[in-house]
Amino acid sequence: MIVYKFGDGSGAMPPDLSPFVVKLETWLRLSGIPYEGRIGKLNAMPKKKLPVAEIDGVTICDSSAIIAYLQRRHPNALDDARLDPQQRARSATIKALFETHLYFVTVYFRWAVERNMAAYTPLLIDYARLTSPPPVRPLIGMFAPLLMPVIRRKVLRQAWEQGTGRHSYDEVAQMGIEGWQAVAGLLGDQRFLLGDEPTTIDATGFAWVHTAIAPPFDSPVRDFVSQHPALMAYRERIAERCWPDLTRAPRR
Ligand SMILES: N[C@@H](CCC(=O)N[C@@H](CS)C(=O)NCC(=O)O)C(=O)O
Repeated sequence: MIVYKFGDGSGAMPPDLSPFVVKLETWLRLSGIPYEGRIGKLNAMPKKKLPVAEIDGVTICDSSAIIAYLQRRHPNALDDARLDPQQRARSATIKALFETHLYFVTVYFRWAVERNMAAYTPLLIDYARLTSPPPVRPLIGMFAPLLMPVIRRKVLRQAWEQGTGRHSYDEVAQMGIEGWQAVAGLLGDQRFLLGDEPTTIDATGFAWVHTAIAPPFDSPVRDFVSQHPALMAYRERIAERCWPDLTRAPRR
């Protein structure tokens, strides 16, 4: 199985720039399903998004679709079979909080805030270089000042259309902190989001906590998450199982 991903920005943001890629890789590791990670070229992907997986010659787009595909076919897949209907509903609700709400808070702080965008640019250039044909690679740095504003406008337009991008810095910070307070409330004193053992939603949970505190970005939301003992302990619990090199929270 091959997972097409963005990569870690030359080691700056392991294991990947995208929370959706981190989610998929974490789920594969929780399931014990081996895979090979490769840098994927967005424009060559059927839906122009990453992650994408290639499984026995079949190409599947979207982290949730890839997980569902493996849950139907792979004997080792973490399949959440023991969850009751209420836990399943809880899982779907928490997923929406992360993937459709807090995701745009992350997008806002990475792409709309000048100092964070300045820190993100070299990582994006690194990705552009890795996905360019070798003869063009040395020239990517030269084209970056032309290319980056185009990509940035596209991403900020998505955030505007979705709605988060219309709010001020302080309003998005407030929204993000409230979302994370809800996550912490749902976690309570459990080890994982739905009890004592990890389920699929914990792949998303890990990915979102991990990317919320990722350097090189800073925001009041990052401060809130990184200073929350229960969220940090949750992150560490999953890192111990899946990402032994990432057990210590990154520092800026
Ligand atoms: N629902 C998709 C979301 C994937 C997604 O939004 N990926 C972003 C990166 S975090 C992407 O590829 N963006 C590229 C673009 O919009 O051009 C999934 O679960 O895989």
